[in-house]
This record gives sequence, structure tokens and C-alpha cells, in this order.
Amino acid sequence: MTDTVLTGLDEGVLTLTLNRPDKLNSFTPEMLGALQAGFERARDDAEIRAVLLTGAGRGFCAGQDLGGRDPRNGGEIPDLGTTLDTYYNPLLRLIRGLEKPVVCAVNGVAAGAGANVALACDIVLAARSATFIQAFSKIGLVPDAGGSWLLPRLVGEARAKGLALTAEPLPSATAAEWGMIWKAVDDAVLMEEATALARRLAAGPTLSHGLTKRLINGAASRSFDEQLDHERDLQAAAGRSEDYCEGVTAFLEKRPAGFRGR
Ligand code: LHQ
Repeated sequence: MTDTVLTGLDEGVLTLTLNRPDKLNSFTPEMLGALQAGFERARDDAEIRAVLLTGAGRGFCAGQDLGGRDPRNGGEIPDLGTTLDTYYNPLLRLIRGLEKPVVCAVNGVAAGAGANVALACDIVLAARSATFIQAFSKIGLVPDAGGSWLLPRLVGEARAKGLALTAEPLPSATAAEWGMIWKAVDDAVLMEEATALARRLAAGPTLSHGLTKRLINGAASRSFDEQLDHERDLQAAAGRSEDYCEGVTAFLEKRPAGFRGR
């Protein structure tokens, strides 16, 4: 892993910090590879029980690094489909498929693929000064990084089309009002709140958190009947966990539960 993504592991939380602040953390292939490696580590290491994603400096992420794609340089036109297949889609699948909570602290502007990577996380907190921009239409592209799927589900078709077609910046407070993110918080307390939340989740029943994520991620593509069956199956699995046993015992003994994610 390189320093374009900083990593730290503390209290069961793997913190991944996008780190190209002079270019608003816009994604280079190297960075996307490092981010993917970070999420693979989170998937494979049982010590990691939650992930916190954020950005260094004044921005969260301005999407794809457009400097690396200067059309004035001539040469072959890059195939953006290959870029998505190679870098973005595996990353988005990792984030959504990770059976551990992913908290995103959006510390500043989140544009293009940067906005949609944030929205793919499970709980998004954003600084009050942050904005979300579906910047794609400004450069003749369509929403990617899962945005065309996530946005209409989060905010409805009318708002999704408005955001995607106008590329207008959406203030974080409005994003929270619309249900696009969990919360907008004062800039000064963003990292404190996001870290506390990630640590709280990491200390929780992370096996059931993972199953909850699986249930909600797949709900939109199942019927009500199918979802009831799925809830039954995953509740049966949760009910066999050590954490369920500990949770009920702790309740009856009137003490805090000590969950271990098993
Ligand atoms: C940047 C970038 C950037 C490089 C700011 N690249 N340097 C695309 C293609 C391929 C396949 C996969 O999918 C995609 C998906 C996408 O993500 S397409 C969307 C790409 N992103 C954009 O179109 C956003 C471009 N950036 C902006 O519109 C502005 O920078 C925003 C509105 C984000 C922030 O504006 P300001 O706060 O005014 O900052 P700034 O524009 O002055 O940027 C600061 C620096 O960061 C500046 O560099 P410099 O050396 O001049 O100080 C920018 O050039 C650089 N930067 N975004 N995407």
C-alpha cells in the first residue's frame, strides 16, 4: 500500500484516508489499487470490525483524476469501460459486499465517482461545509461508481435526475434532509463523531451488523415475501451467534454486553 491512501488500525476500526489533498484526493489508478487493498484487508482480517473512510485536506474526493486523461496529449482514447471494470467496480462491490460496517466521513467536496464511493458506504456523515456533486454531466459522462443505482434509491428518481443532469452542488445539510446521507455535522466535530461511531459499531455485534447490511442491501431487488424468508434465514443464523447469547445474558444481568463479532 502506498501513501496515496493512509491506513491506521485502532480499536477494531481500519481508517482509510484518501491522501492526495493538493488535487482534492482525485482518484489515480495507484490510489484506487491501494483503496481496494484496504477493503480486501478489512474483509480478510477478523481483527478489523469496522472501516472508516475519509479524505485528507479540504476535500473528500473530486472523482477520477482528470489530469491523467488530458485529451490534448493525443494518442489513443482511453476505454472508460475498462477503467470501471479494472478499478471502480471491484472497489464498489467490495464496499457493498463487506459484511462489516463502513462509515464515511465526508470532510469536504465529494464529486463524480468520489461522491458515489461515499454513498456506497453504510453510514455517511458529512461536514456542514461539504457538498456532493454529480459532476459527470459537466464533462459529457454518465453517473458511474454505482451512482445510477444508488441515487434513485436514496433520494427518488426526480432528485436523482436533477442532481445528475444539472451537476449542481448539493449542500450536506440538504443531502441529510433528503435521506441521501445519515447526518451533516459541524466541521470541527466531524472526525470526532465519525471515529466514535465507527468504534461503537466495531465494539458491537458485528456478525449481526454484517447480516443486517446484507438484508438491507438486497431488499430492493426482492419481493416482500422473499424478504420475509430472507429475514427468517439470517435471524436464524444471528440467533446461533455467541453475540446473541451474550446480548441476552447481559440484558438479564443488567450489565453492558461484551460483543466479539462471533
Ligand atoms: C483535480 C480534480 C480532478 C484532477 C480537482 N482531477 N485534478 C471518470 C473517468 C474515467 C473512468 C471512471 O469514471 C469517471 C468518473 C468521474 O469521477 S468523472 C468526474 C470527475 N470529476 C470532476 O469532474 C470534478 C472536477 N473538479 C471540480 O469540478 C472542482 O475541482 C471541484 C468542484 C470538485 C472543487 O472546486 P474548487 O474547490 O474550486 O477546487 P479546484 O477546482 O481549484 O481544485 C483544487 C485542485 O485540485 C486544482 O489543482 P491546482 O493544481 O490547479 O491547484 C484542481 O485542478 C485539482 N482537481 N478535481 N478530478
